[in-house]
Amino acid sequence: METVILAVVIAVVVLGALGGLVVGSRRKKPLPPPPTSVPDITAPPAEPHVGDEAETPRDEARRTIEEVDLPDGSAPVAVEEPPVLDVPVLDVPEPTAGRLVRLRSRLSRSQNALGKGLLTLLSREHLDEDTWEEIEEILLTADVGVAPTQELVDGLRARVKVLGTRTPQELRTLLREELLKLVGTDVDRTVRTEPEDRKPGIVMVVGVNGTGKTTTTGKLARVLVADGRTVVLGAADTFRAAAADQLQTWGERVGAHTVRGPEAGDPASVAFDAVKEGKEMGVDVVLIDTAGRLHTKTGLMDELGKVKRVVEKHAPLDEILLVLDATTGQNGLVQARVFAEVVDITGIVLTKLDGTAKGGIVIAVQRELGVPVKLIGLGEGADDLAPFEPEAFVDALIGD
Ligand SMILES: Nc1nc2c(ncn2[C@@H]2O[C@H](COP(=O)(O)OP(=O)(O)OP(=O)(O)O)[C@@H](O)[C@H]2O)c(=O)[nH]1
Ligand SMILES: [Mg+2]
Repeated sequence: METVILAVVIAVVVLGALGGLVVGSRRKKPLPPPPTSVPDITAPPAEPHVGDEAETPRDEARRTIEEVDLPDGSAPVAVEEPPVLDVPVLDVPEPTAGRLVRLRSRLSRSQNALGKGLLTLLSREHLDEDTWEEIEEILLTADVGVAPTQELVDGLRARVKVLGTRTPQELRTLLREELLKLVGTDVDRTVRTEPEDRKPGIVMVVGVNGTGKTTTTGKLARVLVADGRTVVLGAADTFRAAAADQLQTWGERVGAHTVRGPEAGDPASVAFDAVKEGKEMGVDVVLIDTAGRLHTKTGLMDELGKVKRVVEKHAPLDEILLVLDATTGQNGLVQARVFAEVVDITGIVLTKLDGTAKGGIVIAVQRELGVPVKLIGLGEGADDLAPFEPEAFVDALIGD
């Protein structure tokens, strides 16, 4: 019996040693590079063959032990270092859902000046003419605009009369409803990037200098990437040397290719090439950033008109976003009008709402152009661009 056990033990030890040798010799072989596709699981397991040794001569240069990184406590792994590729580490942008809610505190200036001011006045025991005038003033100061202000005040007056006693909660509900009426809840605010019949969707971003076009284009690229879409950026601002670099930096962070042209080159041809490359690459969306300043003797507006016409040799633009700086108030509205005459604005992006008490501009600008606010900028951070949601916006204005 003991002999049998001894024989078994010896057999196990011998087999184990052989197995160890096999594994050991396998380990010496460099591992293939990480698979780029699903490995063929039907292939026979790799066994060492005679020819294998010939391929990798024993006297080949080996790395010394010191060169091998030893993971804590585990056996040395003789994996050949993969060639150092210049693969940038990409950002993972935040999902877009609920961004406005996350960023609502950034609207605190407008909240203090507009929402809180109105609620305080509406809570007064006697709502006399002076009080209504003060309410009007608050709305005008917050850039709501003359006609919308009048509508709001009329609406509030009528409803307050019906109410009789006013609890703070009732007032809040009432103000919320009236503000929502003005902001508009039944408009389609989706940024159209997904035409049904073709790819890529084409979006152009326009506006005067410094409003936040490039930043918005970059942020929008992140929004799209976060939603699983592929993007090409077109740097059609050839006015400033740094403009294309600025856009490209945004693109690189999320792996979006930027098409650029020669400095002071023709913006329309850069935009054209961007769509062409986007098509060839099969991406989902091409975003075109434009200049905000006069470029040559031809005016900015002529230039924009040309960019639009040239791009439309490929396909119609799906979205033309006008970027307006919310802090510029009435000036912004004047600009908006000029742009709207040249290109058909399909959506408004209001930037820098984080730095202003004039949140009412949302209402005024929509009125002015008859075009919805689709996105709002609430800071300089990469993910500080939010889809505009009327309810979340009004809630942020009137506070909890
Ligand atoms: N606080 C704040 N700053 C913003 C916002 N959007 C853009 N900015 C800042 O505004 C400045 C101008 O932004 P750009 O994107 O370069 O503006 P632009 O319209 O491309 O300017 P030009 O290319 O010169 O026409 C930058 O410092 C941005 O960080 C925002 O929503 N909030
Ligand atoms: Mg720019």
